[in-house]
Amino acid sequence: MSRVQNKKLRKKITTAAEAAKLIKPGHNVGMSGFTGAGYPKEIPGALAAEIKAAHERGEEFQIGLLTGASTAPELDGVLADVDGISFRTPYQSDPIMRRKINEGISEYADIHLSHLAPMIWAGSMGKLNTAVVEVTAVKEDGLLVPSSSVGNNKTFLDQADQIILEVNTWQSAELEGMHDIYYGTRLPPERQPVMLTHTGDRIGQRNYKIDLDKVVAVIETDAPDRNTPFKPADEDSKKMAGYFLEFLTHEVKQKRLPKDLLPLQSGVGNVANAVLAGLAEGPFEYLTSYTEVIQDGMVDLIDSGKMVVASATAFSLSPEYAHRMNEEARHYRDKIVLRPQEISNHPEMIRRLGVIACNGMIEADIYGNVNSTHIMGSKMQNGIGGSADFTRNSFISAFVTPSIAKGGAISCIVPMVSHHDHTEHDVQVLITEQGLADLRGKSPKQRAKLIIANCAHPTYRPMLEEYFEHAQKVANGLQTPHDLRLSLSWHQRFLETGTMQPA
Ligand code: 0RQ
Repeated sequence: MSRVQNKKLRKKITTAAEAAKLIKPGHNVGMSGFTGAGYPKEIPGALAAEIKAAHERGEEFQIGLLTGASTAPELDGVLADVDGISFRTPYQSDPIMRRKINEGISEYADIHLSHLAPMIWAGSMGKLNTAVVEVTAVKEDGLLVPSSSVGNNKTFLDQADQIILEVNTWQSAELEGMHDIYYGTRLPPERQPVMLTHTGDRIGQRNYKIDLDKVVAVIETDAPDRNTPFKPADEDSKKMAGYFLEFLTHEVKQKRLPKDLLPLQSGVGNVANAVLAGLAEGPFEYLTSYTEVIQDGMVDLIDSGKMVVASATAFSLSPEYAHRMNEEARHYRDKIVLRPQEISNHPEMIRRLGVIACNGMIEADIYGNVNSTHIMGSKMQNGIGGSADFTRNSFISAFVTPSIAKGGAISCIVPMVSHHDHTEHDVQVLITEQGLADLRGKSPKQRAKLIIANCAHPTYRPMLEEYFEHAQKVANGLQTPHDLRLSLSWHQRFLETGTMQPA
């Protein structure tokens, strides 16, 4: 039986090639998708073909692309590859998309994930011409069942002039009931408190409601989400996870954290998964998670009974776990809530719930400023994502990175970061495979001593000590001592010689 049960929308079923023709040069297009989950599988490829053909005829054709966060090669990759994206926001991690941004072909606005939806409502992002959104099903009454990510879909469906739906039968029909789509958010001065006081609270509705007259095409597909398998945690990741868990245990002993901790947020990747694996073996019970994405490790914690509920905006599961979610969505939908990203990443809830945040970084400086986004100051890696939504508002904010990169040619602890994403005022804990620095309540100079001693790699530790001593002699003040001529010289040396180490 077709998953498109509404009669009016059934008449709109067409091919991706026909539907893609409805997207015009210069359109701002809001597409579903968040960390490889719930992105449209058919339209982006068909649109890329249209764009390529237009370019071959010598015509200009690019779109502005807005999503929830990163997507997959079938979306970012195919459109970037044909130089089809003039403007991209709010987050990406696709190698081709990244290259086009760094080559200057695509403009990129790196926006906090909780900020984009309100900016669209306010009109600050310009007109949204088209929404292309994957859903699990269209019900008889026209309500839409969300799929494996929510992201900014509610906003795109509300705000776009025309809507193209992809109805994906690969997604389990039993996902219905897992989502909590909150329609109560307003712009100031009409804004009201969001009455979500526990991680698992449901304050919205199960489905998207849309103006059916705006739907111009419906595509049917059964293509799977493209998620990559997680690599097993390496030794360094396990060490960093171990330091973090030791720190949390200490905080519980000191009665600064409750025995069941506080809701956890973790960035994606190796270390985050190692932390989750560590929690599975650790003493903590009745854990909760208020985060962006549900990863494999969280599903394990739920299965073992250690985690009672997890709130996020999307899945980020390996193929094996995505398969399991599809088979057993009915079982998981009481323990997992997927929300719009302006709620999953809402500063109000993160602050109220007292989230413990732990994210990856590119580099930190001796005073505790963190760069999450730029390689050597100028080159975009992925984007800030939700890391600042959580870091600034969390109860405890931690960052992790190996102490060196590129086989030791780069120190991830530097005199001054080459780009600031998270300031010394927001960063409370730094962790590398060397150790952990608890920066809470410390002055910049006290922080510098801790970071150099606990987090820097032994190869770079003496160089950092030397810089810190020297800066205190030459700086114009002793609050945050710098030698401005030398503060970025390590990065400059790397760009000129291929290593931060002196000749
Ligand atoms: O380079 O790709 O050429 O091999 O940077 O580094 O070690 O693979 O790092 O995958 O853990 O990502 C900050 C990017 C870390 C990520 C970041 C080089 C290194 C490698 C990548 P190669 P790794 P990870 C919730 C929270 C922002 C968004 C966020 C991120 C490449 O965590 O995007 O937190 N965070 N969201 O060799 C120069 C250094 C370097 C360096 C590493 N100091 N200088 N290059 N590299 N350190 C999730 C969401 O928002 C969805």
